[in-house]
Amino acid sequence: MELPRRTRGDELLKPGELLGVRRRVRQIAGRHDLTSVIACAFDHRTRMLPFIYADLHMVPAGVRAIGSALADAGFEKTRIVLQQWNRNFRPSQMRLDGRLPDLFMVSSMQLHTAACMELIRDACRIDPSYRPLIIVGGPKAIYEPWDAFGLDPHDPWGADVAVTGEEFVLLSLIEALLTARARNESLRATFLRARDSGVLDGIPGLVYARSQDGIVAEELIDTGIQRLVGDLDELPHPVLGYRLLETPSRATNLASQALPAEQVRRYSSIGSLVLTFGCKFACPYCPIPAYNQRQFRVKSGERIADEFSTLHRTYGIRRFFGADDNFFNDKSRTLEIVETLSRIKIDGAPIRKRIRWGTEATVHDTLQLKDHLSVVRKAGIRSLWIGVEDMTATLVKKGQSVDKTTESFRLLHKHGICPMPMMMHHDEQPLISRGPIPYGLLNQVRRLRKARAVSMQVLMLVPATGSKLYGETYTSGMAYESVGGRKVEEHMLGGNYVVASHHRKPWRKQINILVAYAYFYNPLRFLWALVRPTSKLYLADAMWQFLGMWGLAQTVRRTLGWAWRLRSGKIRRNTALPASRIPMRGVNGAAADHALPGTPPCENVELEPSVASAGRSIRVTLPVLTGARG
Ligand code: B12
Ligand code: SF4
Repeated sequence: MELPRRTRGDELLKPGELLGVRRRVRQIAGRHDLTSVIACAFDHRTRMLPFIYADLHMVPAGVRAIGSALADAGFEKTRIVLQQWNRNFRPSQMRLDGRLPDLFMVSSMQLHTAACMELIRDACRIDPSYRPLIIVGGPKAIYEPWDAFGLDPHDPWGADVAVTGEEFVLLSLIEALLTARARNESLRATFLRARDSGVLDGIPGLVYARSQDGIVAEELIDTGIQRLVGDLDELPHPVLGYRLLETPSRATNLASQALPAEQVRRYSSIGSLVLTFGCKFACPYCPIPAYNQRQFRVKSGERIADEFSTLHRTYGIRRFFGADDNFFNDKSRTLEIVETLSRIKIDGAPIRKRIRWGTEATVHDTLQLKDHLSVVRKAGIRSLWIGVEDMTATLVKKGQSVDKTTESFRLLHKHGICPMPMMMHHDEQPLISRGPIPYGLLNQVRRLRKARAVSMQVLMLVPATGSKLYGETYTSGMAYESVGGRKVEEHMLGGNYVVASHHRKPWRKQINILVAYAYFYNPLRFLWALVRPTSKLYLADAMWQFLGMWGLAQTVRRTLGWAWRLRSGKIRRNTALPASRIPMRGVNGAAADHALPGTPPCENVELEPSVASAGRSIRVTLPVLTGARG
């Protein structure tokens, strides 16, 4: 159930298109004194391994990018509020520049849906005549935009529009609204007019609601799959977003000033940066290749060098994380980036002396670059999160094997780069196996540790929105609806809870994850790393052991009760996909690109193939509204 592909050759924006909309919005911005608040939804129940530190100490690139885009377009009166740092924030009480903002935006991952909905609900408590225009975006909206709209007439709430795309879509929407805006008109009033006149239908990447009473959504209009920016150098500079952050506090409203630049590093000790997007592999449980329309998008080495240097100089940030899906995906592009970085100096010193950074890659691509790992290290890379998933390639094949994984880890270690494996536990994998091939989870964890793995990530396979396997996980009855009377909620979909399995004893899977972590992170290894260091990476090793033990305590606290339910409670299974309950359609009679099978059809509409699916020459009619996409 992947996002449909746009017509071949029409996946990307034309070169300069993003630069163009940035320039045009900047030209009209001066006539509109807009204030905006962007909230990052965060559900604190998700705080556990393997992300327990990064989740709070790294400003997410998504909200920061949206903030940068607004500031770059001339809307400096913008504030970014992270629920990670401001858990009591209430949109109904926010004031910026002494007034209610014109725009309230929420960014959310699927995992943080409950927090996202609560933010929107609270914003809807503002009197409708003063209410800001509410826009929702981010990975949740990209795959499940309908969840941003309520359908209970007794409990009316909902965003005005969901953006299922990136900066270009938002800026195009803002441009359309500001062009249509009458003097002294609220942005939301302009939006409602623009929506009803059909102006928004020409902007792919939006989902908005229509209703008779203006309160409860009766149908959702999906303007289709966005076009992606191909040249990431066209994106606004990330330095702009960091100066818009709300200072961490327990307050329900906003402070008069944003977090001062000199304090940014104190709270966001890790800076996240977009370097590349996309991946050439096609793992069936992963939505990334389809989201990127099978394209690999990159920034140039020069631009990346500038971003690292500017962020280091402006905010003092010394550790970075590349928000890549597979940084080594394209050998020549990777070499262009790392060679440029290895040559630059920041304040007179080579980059590796000033900053260190990590990112994600695969075993296969690491081995492709084995003769260049010294340049990779010189570029400042100190850690690589490697998607091993299963060393024996039983779960998925992406060029890894026991020997190749071991070899790549040893090579990385030899070059002073910490190998950080990401593993996936699944129904067929036992905890321990016998024989020369390490099928068992513990066997693999042991091998990886021997091969010098510094951290460990073990997640259970769960249904991932936008992946090929998503639909089947539900229709085959693998995904649970509830266990022992406790409903499976979105905050449990991150891979730490066993929520989809055909295993006879799923509680074992839950315990296996804890055992694997306890084997890897424990006081003995921590002491050993400090007392008997075996390599120059011993400090990193000790630090990860410490973090891992803390994270494990949280993981046990949060998931042990679930293991007990799995053992003793009745498991109810889902048989249908969690599709929109609100009817959906595309524009001009096309099918809705973002709808899942099971979405109710809009009445009296004959659907044509949508823009995105047109290239696949299928005709979609109402009774099979979304099933044809499968
Ligand atoms: C870095 C990263 C992390 C870091 C995040 C740390 C941090 N604080 O930033 C860590 C390692 C902690 C992490 C953890 C997890 N992650 Co993660 N992660 C990523 C990754 C690789 C990059 C994220 C990023 O910075 N992207 C760059 C920014 C610019 O993109 P973006 O966030 O999508 O934002 C753009 C648009 O979405 C849009 N947008 C975003 N917000 C808004 C808001 C508005 C109003 C608008 C208009 C637009 C908009 O515009 C932005 C600019 O282009 C992505 C994959 C990817 N390449 O994006 C996965 C991803 C976000 N992670 C994902 C998942 C599932 C997880 C985990 C649950 C673990 C797991 N099972 O993989 C955990 C959750 C932990 C937690 N408690 O939150 C999924 C989310 C799927 C979903 N439907 O929600 C993604 C998309 C990967 C995937 N499978 O496709 N992750
Ligand atoms: S290698 Fe990683 S990013 Fe690429 S498709 Fe597989 S899981 Fe997704």
